[in-house]
Amino acid sequence: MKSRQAISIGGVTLALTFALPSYARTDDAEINTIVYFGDPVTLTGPGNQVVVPDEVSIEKGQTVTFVVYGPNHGIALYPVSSTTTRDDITAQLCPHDPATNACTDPVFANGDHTTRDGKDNVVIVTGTNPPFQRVDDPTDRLLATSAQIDGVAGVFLTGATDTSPGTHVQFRFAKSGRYLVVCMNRNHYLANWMFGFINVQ
Ligand SMILES: [Cu+2]
Repeated sequence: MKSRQAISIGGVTLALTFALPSYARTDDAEINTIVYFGDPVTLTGPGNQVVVPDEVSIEKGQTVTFVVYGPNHGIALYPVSSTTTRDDITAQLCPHDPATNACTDPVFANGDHTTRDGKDNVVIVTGTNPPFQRVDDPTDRLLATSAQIDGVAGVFLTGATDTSPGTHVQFRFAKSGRYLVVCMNRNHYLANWMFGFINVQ
C-alpha cells in the first residue's frame, strides 16, 4: 500500500510517495517472535534437533512463528504447569551419555513414554512404535503439524536449507500460561530432547 501526499513549495508541487510495510493490514501492530524449530546453523544430525531459543516469553495475543530448519521435524504444542522445568522433561526422556550427549538406549524412542509436567499432570503419552509413528497425543494439544490418521503418519515439515526456505508455522497465543513445544519425530523428542517452552504473560 502506498500513500501519496502533494506538497507545494515555491509554486512547485512535489508528489511524494511513501512506502509502507507490506503487511495486509498496516493498522495492526502485530508483534511476532521467531523460534527456530531446528538449529539454523547445524542443518543435519542430532545437533540440528533443538529449538532455538528453547525458552521465550511473549504477551497474551502475540504470535510465535516457528521457522523450520533441517529435515524431519513436526511441531506439537501442549499447555503445561507454570512450574515445569527443562529438567522435569529431560528426566522423562532417554538418558544421555555425559561425554557424547547421545541417547544411551537405541530403542528408547520406540517405547511407550509418558511426559508429565511440573504438577505431575500427564501431558503426553506416546504409546509404542509401531503402531504410533509420531509423538502424537491429541489430549489438550493446541497444534500438531504431522499427526497420524489411522495407520498413516502425516509428513514432516519442509525445513530450510542454506539455499531454500522452509515451512513457517505461525500460532497466536490467546491465553496466558506456559506451553511445551515438542518435535513430533519420536527420535528427535524422545532420544534427542527436541523441545522448548513458550511463556505467555
Ligand atoms: Cu525434529
